[in-house]
Amino acid sequence: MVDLDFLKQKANAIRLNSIKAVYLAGSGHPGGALSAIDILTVLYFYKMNIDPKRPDLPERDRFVLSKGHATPGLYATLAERGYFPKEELKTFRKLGSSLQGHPDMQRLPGVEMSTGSLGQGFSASVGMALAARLDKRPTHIYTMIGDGEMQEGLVWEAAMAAAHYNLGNLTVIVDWNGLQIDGTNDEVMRIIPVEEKFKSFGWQTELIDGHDMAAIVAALDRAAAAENTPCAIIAKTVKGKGVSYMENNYAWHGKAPDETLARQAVTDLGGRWDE
Ligand SMILES: Cc1ncc(C[n+]2csc(CCOP(=O)(O)OP(=O)(O)O)c2C)c(N)n1
Ligand SMILES: [Mg+2]
Repeated sequence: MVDLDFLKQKANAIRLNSIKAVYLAGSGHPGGALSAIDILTVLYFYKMNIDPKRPDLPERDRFVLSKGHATPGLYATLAERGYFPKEELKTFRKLGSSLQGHPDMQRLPGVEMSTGSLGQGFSASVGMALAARLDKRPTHIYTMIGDGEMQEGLVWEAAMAAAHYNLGNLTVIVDWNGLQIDGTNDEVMRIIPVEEKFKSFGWQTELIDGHDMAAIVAALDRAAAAENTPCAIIAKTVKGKGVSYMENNYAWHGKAPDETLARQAVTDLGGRWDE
């Protein structure tokens, strides 16, 4: 029995720590972190076969944050899961910190791929899934891409290769928040129809509400059960989810709130400023 309340509490704690980290850094990407956090929570607290104390176990599952700018969400999730002390979140984006603006697999245990150049994490995930098969490891690779990221040609080369090689051990989650760096997908470069595109490339697909924990759990379970077909979970999300003034506002793609707004965010999330 999945404890959905536990997952919701974790997601909320992760949202609070993400916002605090961005505020303290004075920079970062809160919008696309907040849209992704419910999915990250289900992956790290329910779905993935991982052990934070043994981050290099060969048979572990892997998560690749292809939309690498969403580090506030990834780092707060890794800290919550016990990969490193939460105190370290205060060093986010500081010189010399392991918690750089984009994830660095050389510096931080738990980061499976260095990402940030959109499209590349997904392609690397295809290679990781092929490698797991060659090695006969039970590893499942999960990768998250942004909807704006879908405009990268590399995404479709990866999608084609994954289907060609029947990569049942690969799941991509599209964080479909409708917004990218400076506008809507429709304004910048239309990506619809999203689900049909993946289907036509030979993928198993499903469309879910990316903030409905039960739906995320069910979709990930079905994706992991697929044997010879890669799965795309198209998750409808809200950029800035949980923070009133950030929701559905692309202005919060890549900037930090000042103290007044950071306090407002903490209040919106039902947290305490001094915790
Ligand atoms: C190859 C590449 N081009 C441009 C950028 C700059 N950039 C960073 S985030 C972003 C927008 C991404 O939008 P989306 O994938 O929708 O992310 P989300 O809404 O989830 O934050 C852009 C253009 C980049 N990181 N890599
Ligand atoms: Mg987006």
